Amino acid sequence: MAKRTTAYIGLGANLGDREGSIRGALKMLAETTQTEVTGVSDITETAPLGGTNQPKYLNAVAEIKTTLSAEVLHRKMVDIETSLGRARKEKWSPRIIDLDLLLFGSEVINRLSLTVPHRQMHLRSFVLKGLCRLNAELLHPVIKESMNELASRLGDADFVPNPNLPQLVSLAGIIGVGKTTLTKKISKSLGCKRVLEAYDTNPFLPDVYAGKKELALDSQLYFLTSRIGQLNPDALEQGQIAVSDYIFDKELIYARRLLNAQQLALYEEIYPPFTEKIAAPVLVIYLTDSVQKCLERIHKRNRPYEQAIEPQFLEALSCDYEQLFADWKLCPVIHISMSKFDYTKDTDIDHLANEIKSYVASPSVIASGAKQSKM
Ligand code: A4P
Ligand code: MG
Repeated sequence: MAKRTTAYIGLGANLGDREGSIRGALKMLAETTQTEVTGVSDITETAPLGGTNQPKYLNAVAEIKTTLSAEVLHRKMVDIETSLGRARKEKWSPRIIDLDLLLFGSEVINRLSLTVPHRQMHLRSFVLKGLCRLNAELLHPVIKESMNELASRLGDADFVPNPNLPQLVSLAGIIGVGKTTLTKKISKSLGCKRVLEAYDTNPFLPDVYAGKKELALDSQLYFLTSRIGQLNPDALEQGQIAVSDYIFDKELIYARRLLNAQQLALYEEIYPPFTEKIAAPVLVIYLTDSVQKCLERIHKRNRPYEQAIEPQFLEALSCDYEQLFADWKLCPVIHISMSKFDYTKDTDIDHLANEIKSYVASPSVIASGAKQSKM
């Protein structure tokens, strides 16, 4: 007996009777030989991705069970598009109906005419939400994370990778959580550039930690100029991955915790123009751990000026980071709980390196001419 595979199909329409086309395509899928439609998500209206001068889309996801092969199923999907009046113009142009094969069991197919899983499904909230309605625990066969987890990384936004920008991956999290160690391991595994923050050379930092609050502004300005030197697009290569052990936004978090009111007012005036001069991350890896564990690491690495750090300060920073990422929409965020991640294990490092590759732009994941954007 032929193997029965559960597959998922994304449906989209932004011309004509959009709902009629989606319902028509679902009917034709149900009538397709050796194929049964076993579930359909809600139909939702979405902003056009990749070309803003277009009408809004209606999108949905269908679950099917089929004994057809992926290639034959895909040909049937193209036939359905054609019979509903889809004329193929340039890529990503408005369309009466579009059917994308998102997943075909756990098969991984890499052909010019068919790539499965769909190359950008994990970057589109409207696709992942539809999949979550049908099977939230389903694993992505390449990224090896559930649809639920993948959806939670996007903060309800949709993203299009752009190879014309530096592919900056920034690690974030409180002092002692393990950002620098992980940055070194990951950049080694990926064979890419690493960007490490200049805390060792900051001449003001030990005094600030020792309580000399009058030097806090000098220390912040030192970090600010150093980060701008490291993260300006000229210092990073377009299309190349670089992993940094900090996120630029930590500047404001620390400024607000360490500066007095007058210093902060001055700092907040100086700061904004600099934010335009730095490369935005295409992916954030947000590390969390208990304050207790972070303090243990701080004591173990034994930088003298850090030994007086109070747990309350780490708690406060932890709240600040939580707040920062609660409504973050600039890029996807992979959240790693360090109690479940072991960076001495190659398997954990390789898994994360593999995930990073799925989120950065590479020639195989680019829609030509698409602008990098959150939509
Ligand atoms: N192809 C490769 N893999 C697949 C697959 N898994 N499923 C090939 C379907 N087709 C696949 O497809 C272009 C080529 O991709 C075909 O030769 C096919 O063999 P297409 O349907 O002719 O053209 P397209 O749809 O413009 O390109 P593509 O790459 O399928 O783009 P997407 O991913 O479909 O994105 N905004 C919103 N809000 N909602 C949308 O649904 N869709 C797109 C198109 C852009 N913006 C959108 C939406
Ligand atoms: Mg398509």
